Amino acid sequence: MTALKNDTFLRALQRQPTAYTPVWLMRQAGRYLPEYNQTRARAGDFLSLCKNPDLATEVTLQPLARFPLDAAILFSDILTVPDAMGLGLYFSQGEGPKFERPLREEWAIRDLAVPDPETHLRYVMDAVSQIRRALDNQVPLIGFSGSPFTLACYMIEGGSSQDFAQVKAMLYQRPELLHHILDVNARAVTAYLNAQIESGAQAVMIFDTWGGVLSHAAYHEFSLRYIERIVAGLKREHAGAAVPNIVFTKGGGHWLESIAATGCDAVGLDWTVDIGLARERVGAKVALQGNLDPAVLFAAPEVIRTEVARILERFGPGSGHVFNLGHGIAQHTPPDHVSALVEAVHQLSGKYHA
Ligand code: 1CP
Repeated sequence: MTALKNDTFLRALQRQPTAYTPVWLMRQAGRYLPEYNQTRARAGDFLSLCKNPDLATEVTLQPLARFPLDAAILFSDILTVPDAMGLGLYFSQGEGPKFERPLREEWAIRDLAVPDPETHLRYVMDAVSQIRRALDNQVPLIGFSGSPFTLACYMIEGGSSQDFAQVKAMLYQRPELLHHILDVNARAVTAYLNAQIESGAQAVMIFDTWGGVLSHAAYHEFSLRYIERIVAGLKREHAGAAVPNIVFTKGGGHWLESIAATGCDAVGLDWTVDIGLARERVGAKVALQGNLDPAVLFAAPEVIRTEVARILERFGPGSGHVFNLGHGIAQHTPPDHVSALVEAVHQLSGKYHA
């Protein structure tokens, strides 16, 4: 195995010295790129794109061909796991993800089983190994999964939701049922992420997009507890290299100390937190990833540069920061503005790394 040409991202996650602050962007491959829309049209629809390793490899590499990003992220979706559990994922035009068989009956919940990633999610493992070959060690590849709670939100609601009424009703009325789903999900996610690592993912990230809708007590009991179990079960090394992990709870700013205490290597921050204060709270324990408001990318390049400078300045000198957005890139983001962002991070961050 030849060495990575750019290991800045992996070093920053482990708080080792780097020459500059690495940057990648959540949803860096997606609908804001015209070439993505073309490949998706060739695939037919989004799910067929995810299930075709050749095309998934193609779209993973698209943002890297345009911008000097410091990491690639597997092109897939968090909802492939419940799909592999038999819930029947589909995407209806303009309406986002939906499940044909959401978890509505107790027997269906009791029947839920952990899918074998090597068979039921073979197409993801094939995409991971194919992307690694195509990357040729230029930058590391990030694998990912949803958190048990975030997956449960979609599995119970049957799709996106404004208020998570059904999940919350179950949480308060039938907590043992929700715990059962979360237990299966946690075992599924652990096996899935470890399989991605064995297929070649060099870091992994857990997306807890909806943990932030919970109360303080419910967050710890129903989301973080299961994330902690996953972190404890993750492989930390593969092929002689460390495999760092990142935990991101959107809206999790109040809980940074608890998140850092899960044993993860890095904590993702949304844009509501001051990264300097976050570093004071947990920076001795974990690296931080974030946290530019994705809406900044609608402003002019000079404004983007100012906002990038502000975050770099607030984090301050030393390693342990991976620059990113506080959530995914919005669909109508101008690609030129993404160039301005990546350039600003690389140009302005050198002075913080003596
Ligand atoms: O129409 C299209 O082409 C589909 C749009 C799209 C894309 C580009 C979806 C549907 N998923 C993705 C890719 C995706 N999803 C990636 C790819 C890697 C990258 O470039 O970052 C990743 C990491 C995800 C993860 C994901 N999917 C999350 C967690 C992160 C987040 O954004 O909060 C969630 C919640 C999903 C569910 C999902 N899949 C797709 C959509 C539109 C959604 C969100 C639905 C909702 O708002 O509830």
